Amino acid sequence: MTSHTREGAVPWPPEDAAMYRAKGYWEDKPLGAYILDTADHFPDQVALVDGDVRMTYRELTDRMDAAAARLLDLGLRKDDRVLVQLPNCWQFTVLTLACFRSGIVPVMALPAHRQFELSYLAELSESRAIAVRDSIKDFSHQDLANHIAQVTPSMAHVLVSGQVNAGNVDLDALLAPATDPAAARIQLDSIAPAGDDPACFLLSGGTTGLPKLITRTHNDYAYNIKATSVVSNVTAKTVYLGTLPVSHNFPLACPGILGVLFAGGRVVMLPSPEPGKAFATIKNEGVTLSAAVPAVAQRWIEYQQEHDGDQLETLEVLQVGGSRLADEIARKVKPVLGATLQQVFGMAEGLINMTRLDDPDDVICMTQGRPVSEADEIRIVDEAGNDLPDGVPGAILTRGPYTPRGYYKAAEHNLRAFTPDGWYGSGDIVERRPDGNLIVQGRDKDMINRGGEKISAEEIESLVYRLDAVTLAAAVSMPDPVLGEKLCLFVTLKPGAELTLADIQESLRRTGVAAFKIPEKLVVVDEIPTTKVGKINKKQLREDVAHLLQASTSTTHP
Ligand code: OOB
Repeated sequence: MTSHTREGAVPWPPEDAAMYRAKGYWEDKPLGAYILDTADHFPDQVALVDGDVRMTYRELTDRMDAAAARLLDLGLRKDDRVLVQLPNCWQFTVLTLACFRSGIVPVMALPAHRQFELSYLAELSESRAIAVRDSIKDFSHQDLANHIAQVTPSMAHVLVSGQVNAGNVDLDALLAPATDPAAARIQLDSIAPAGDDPACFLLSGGTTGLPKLITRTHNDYAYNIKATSVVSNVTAKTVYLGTLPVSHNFPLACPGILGVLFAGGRVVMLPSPEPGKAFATIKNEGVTLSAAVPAVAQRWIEYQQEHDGDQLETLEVLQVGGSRLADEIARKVKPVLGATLQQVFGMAEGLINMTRLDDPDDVICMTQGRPVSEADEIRIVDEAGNDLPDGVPGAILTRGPYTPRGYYKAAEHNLRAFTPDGWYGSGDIVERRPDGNLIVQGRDKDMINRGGEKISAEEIESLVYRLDAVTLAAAVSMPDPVLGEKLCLFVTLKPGAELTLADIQESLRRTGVAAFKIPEKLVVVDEIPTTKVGKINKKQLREDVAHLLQASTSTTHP
């Protein structure tokens, strides 16, 4: 039996926690302390680069402590939550570290989120502050943040980087260098969070309904970072380029920016993976490691084939994950980009699988690797929950020292996503080869994986039902050559009613839904097929839309 704490997090059973400590996976050391230790070893080494901003480890940790003290001065306290929605920039990193240091818990929103997602996350986490950039590409995140603060009773502060409106807190000033670093350090050491305390809230990628929050503790997240750093061979010489949204677990901690900062390496932040900028940055900074989703890897390969430049000479490893990488693209990574491919099959809920850098080519190109920790437990089971032999695809279940035993405040959903003895079912259909490597064969969850961005079908369907014309709605994935999948919506309509794709898109945009979730194809049908038990037959719909797409490409290109 797992017990639920007052805060809604689900702890590991005491006997497992004791074992994780005894084995040294959990060190009861807060994340901020790891960074302070690194700074003691490499005080003058450059830790963080963002455009013209360069910070050494000493400067980074002084700012971390100063910012942590200023967050406390604002009245924020240990276990208070801050909803963080920042692009990839130095402010994200310093603020996140300052939260770790003070025990304030960042809620890792994505830059693409809008009112619909942010108001939900703010309320669920009872956030006391929100941190944003003033505006990005003509969209005022500051106005949105002020609105979120108005509708969220717990919210006391709006922190803004850039042009700050009256009444909001200047985030750049909050993150400024310390006046008295030693005093801040002593104050913070005395209130340092414990290993079991929450370090951050990550967002689940498209579970049923709205996204769930995943409480990652200092102990479990530190171990996630350390274990993945070993497998990706991160050292003080590593130069990491962060181009995926760094609030996501993959570029944040697998090993990501935190793994590199634990090791004394250098983190370079870019707001987008656009190859022109990314390749120039790789050359200028001597980047050795980066992470991409398959669509980005494909773009980098095409760009390199077109330009044939020498910009990638330092790039040793390119990690690719978030959605399934096609074998034929995997095979091009080394010959075209010159970097070793590391496939990553991970999840915000914990378990990370990776191919090893010295694996044979067939493992690197045809599998999604194996767990990063010897303590990760994996089962592949059939529909009745019976274990399956190697080579037979089934649902993956997992448990381990960095896979929490439940979602935050989601008792009912936890009963479905976790077995009574704590195994998490990610909804992926996986085959285990005899050598232990996993191949992701598909999914048994109602989610669309749009190039690594996860969309819950149910979340979109429930919004579409708000439209008067709609009687039945089903969101399914359709194949896309670049992103792998896109969202297609099937609907039936009331007699005489009409509805276009543009109507739906406009309506969802007005609701304030993140742009990546907006349906890209609409199919109006007289009837939606159902299964024998009366559920919508999504498999049939996926086949239907794939046929429709095939037919339309063959008519346009005879
Ligand atoms: C990563 O995390 P999330 O939480 O956004 O999404 C997890 C889901 C998995 O359950 C699986 O359905 C899918 O994303 N996925 C993959 C995959 N990596 C993730 N499906 C096929 N092949 C892969 N390589 O996506 C994530 C977190 C940490 C590291 C890497 C990815």
